[in-house]
Amino acid sequence: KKQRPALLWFTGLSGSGKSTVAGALESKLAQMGYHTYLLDGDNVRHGLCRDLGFSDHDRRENIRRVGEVAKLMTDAGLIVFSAFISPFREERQLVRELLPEGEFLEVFVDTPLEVCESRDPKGLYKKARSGEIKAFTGISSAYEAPEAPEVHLHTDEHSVEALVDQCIASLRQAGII
Ligand code: GGZ
Repeated sequence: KKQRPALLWFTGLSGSGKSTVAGALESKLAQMGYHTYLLDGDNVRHGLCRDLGFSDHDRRENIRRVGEVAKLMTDAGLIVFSAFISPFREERQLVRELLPEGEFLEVFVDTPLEVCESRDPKGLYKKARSGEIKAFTGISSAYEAPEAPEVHLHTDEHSVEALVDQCIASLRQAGII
């Protein structure tokens, strides 16, 4: 199956739906016969980045490493999906600059903090509010929203299936699939 390598970089708050949408999209494309890979906290923060926490410095290093790995994977021809909060514009821009023009697509998973906090699937927002978790994104640590994302998703208004279809349309429009 014909494909162009690409990195779809999902960014958004904890609980915004990054992993859910990126995971569903990756499965669907793999099922369609494309060569894909999903990088997320589950396969990165337990291994490659297990020495890193959530200070600003560590988050920057986390994103730098993920960017370098994603670059290797796109060099191998894959369509790569990443799902990290990646709160800082500067690091997202550095990853963009690692890749050839047009291979990096920023996907803003734009879910209001109130919605993420009401979902609170792991109870982390509750712990962040009580101070049990320090430097929690959106509560006690910054999140810098993308200014010109290639794809802009509103998870509080659409189903996962509709969001996956929106991403597939963007991939087609960009000539990646
Ligand atoms: C934000 C935290 C924190 C703090 C633990 N701040 O919803 P989750 O649980 O499953 O996803 C979050 C994940 C964020 O890791 P990332 O590697 O994506 O972050 S970054 O891009 O900023 O490096 C959350 C959990 O880890 N988590 N402590 N303090 N999220």
